[in-house]
Order: sequence, then structure tokens, then C-alpha cells
Amino acid sequence: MDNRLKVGIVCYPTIGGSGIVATELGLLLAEAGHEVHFISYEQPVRLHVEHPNWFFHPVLVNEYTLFKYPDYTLPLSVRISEVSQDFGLDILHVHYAVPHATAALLARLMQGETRKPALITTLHGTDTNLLGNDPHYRPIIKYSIENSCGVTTVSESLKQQTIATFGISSPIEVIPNFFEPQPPTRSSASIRTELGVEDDEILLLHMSNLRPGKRVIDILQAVSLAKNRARLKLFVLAGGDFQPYESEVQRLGIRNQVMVKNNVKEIGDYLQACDLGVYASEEESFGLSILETLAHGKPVVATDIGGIPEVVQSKQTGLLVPPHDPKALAEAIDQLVDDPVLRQSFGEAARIDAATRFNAAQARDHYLRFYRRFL
Ligand code: GMT
Repeated sequence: MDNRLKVGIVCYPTIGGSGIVATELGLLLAEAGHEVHFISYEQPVRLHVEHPNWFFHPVLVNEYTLFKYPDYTLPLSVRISEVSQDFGLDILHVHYAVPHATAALLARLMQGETRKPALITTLHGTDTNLLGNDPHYRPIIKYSIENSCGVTTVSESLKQQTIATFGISSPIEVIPNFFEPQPPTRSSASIRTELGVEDDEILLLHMSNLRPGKRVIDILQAVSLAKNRARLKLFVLAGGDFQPYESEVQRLGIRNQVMVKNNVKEIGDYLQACDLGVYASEEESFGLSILETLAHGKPVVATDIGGIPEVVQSKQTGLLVPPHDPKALAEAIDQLVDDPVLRQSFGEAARIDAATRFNAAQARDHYLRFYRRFL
């Protein structure tokens, strides 16, 4: 076999971190000369860079009245099996145990004695921290993890949580997420003007899918509790519906200070224009949005849970506070607002730390070394 690998990537195509990491990894592999086959129900949102080495294979889901609930796992396993055979894949890298690793295991069974790709499963969090406690999913997640050829997690914290939740004894490799900022397409000044941020105001930024676990409510309350409340503007880069939070914004009297934009593609333009990122998650295996903020040279205030302390260097690149504590969040925001020199030095340290520890080429090579163990 030559050095060029044929890699199938199964991921969610949506704006979430797992889909972004899977897509960026696929693009890095394609640029490095490997042949990459993405398999999903839609073309992943970040798959907009043309390259002759990547291919997209859609999974078509028909809705039959016979089925009360539409099924994705079975057509996905058929597609995985077809692509594996038609293109002679060496590696099948799936992001999430359910349903992706489960579908891949079925595809392998269907292939009988023919040559099969090695199955690598990357756990991003929700298999363990959400579904792992559900008795209707737990056994199939454990089965899918234990029957993958190789398993990776995006943080040491998720590895330990996965071992504890499922009682896994087979090895798990930690390969942290990565991020490489792109040059901005607009100036910081034009973004601040667009958002109506005055020179003496501080622009806080939060970026997430706004699911309940992101605790957006805590961020809103922190803004209203902050000593510097009058100087704060909060910009939310939303990958979900902000409507459920509107009543709290009104109740707190911060309507003129909160701006929301949905499905922004040029997130880097906004990240470079903010003063600091604010993240209040109650569960987070890694926190890709946090890394994206740090990589743009911005300090963060974030909760001290899950994999976040592996991403944020406490008191060097950001401040960590306990979850569910808007007051502590407000105090940490005030500390950075009151001290521009500290904010600047945390920001510079954040940019360097992100480029050093969460470097894209480094992560790509780590995955390649891991793949080769199973060939
Ligand atoms: O956090 C989410 O709601 C989305 C989820 C996803 O599929 O993108 O995020 C998980 O994977 C990301 C990429 O590895 C991690 O950065 C997030 O921390 C992780 N979310 C949780 O663990 C809750």
C-alpha cells in the first residue's frame, strides 16, 4: 500500500463542533494527498473549499408510512457499505458512536469476508454525557465503542467520563480538537460599527447552538449583574433559536445591549472584533467555540467543567468560574473589563497557546498515526 490513504468520514453536516472538526480534518487530509469520502445526509456546511481529493456521498432517507419514525441508521449503513466497497476504503472514521459507529458496524457485517476498512470512532461528548445515562441507548453505545477498531475522544475529561460511564476497558486515544483561524474579510472597526458598539463599550461574544446546556440564561443574568453593566454589549452568534431567551432579555432590561445573528458564515470577522468570549455551559467535552475565540486572540470567561479546563489555561488565557453561577460569571467579566492590560495579555497568550497546543497540522498527523495502527 502506498502512503495515500482512502478515508471515509461519517459526520453530521450541521453547524455543530463535531461536524466542523470532521470536515476540517477531511479537508486537511485531502490537501495532504489522501482521498476523502464524506458520507452524510447533506453536504457538511464547512465543506465549501474545492479540492479534487474529496468526494461527497449523500444518504437518501425515504419516509415510508409503514414506519412511524423515519429511519436514518439503515440507509446510512447501506451507503457506508457501498462507498467502502466501491472505493476500497482503508479507514472509516465516524464521528459519534450512535448512530454512526452502529451503522458502520452493520455495514461491516454486510460486507462478509471481503476487505473492510478499519473503523475509527471519535466521541465528541453527547454519546457519553447525554445518551450514556439513557438505558435505551447505553448498551448500543457501549457495543459500538467496544467493537470499533480504534476509539478517540476530544479531551482527557471525556475519556475518563466515557470509561466511568460505560466501564470501557479497551484503550482510548485522546486527540484534542484543533482550529486554524482564517484571515478576516472585514475590519474590526466596521464590525463594531455594524453592531453599534461605542469606543468606551466592551463587546462580549457568545457562540453556540443555544441548547439548554449552554446556559445562555446565566450569561444574560451575568450581564445584568455586572458592575460594568452600562458599558457591556453582548453579541450572540447563534446556531439555534434565540426566541426562548427574549422574555429574559426584556425582564432584565438589557434589550438594547443584546444583539443576535443566526447562521453567520464569517464567524472570524466577529471573533476578532470582540473584547472577550463568555461561555456558561453546564456540560462540555471540549468547547470548540471557546477554542475558536482563544485562537482569535481573545480571552474568555468560561465554566470550569468537563474538557474546558484543558482548553482554557486558568488565569493565563481566561478565567474559569463554577457552573450555574451568574454572579461569579459577572465578577469574572468585571475583572477583565476593569483591567485592559490583563485582557490584552490573556488575549495574546490565548492566541499563542491555541496555535501551539491545538494546531491543525499536528492534529491531522496525530489522526494519521492513529489510523496507521489499524491498517
Ligand atoms: O455541544 C453541542 O451541543 C454540540 C456537540 C457537537 O456535536 O458538535 O458538541 C460536542 O462536540 C464538540 C466538538 O468536539 C465539542 O467541542 C463540544 O464540547 C461537545 N459538546 C458537549 O460535550 C456538550
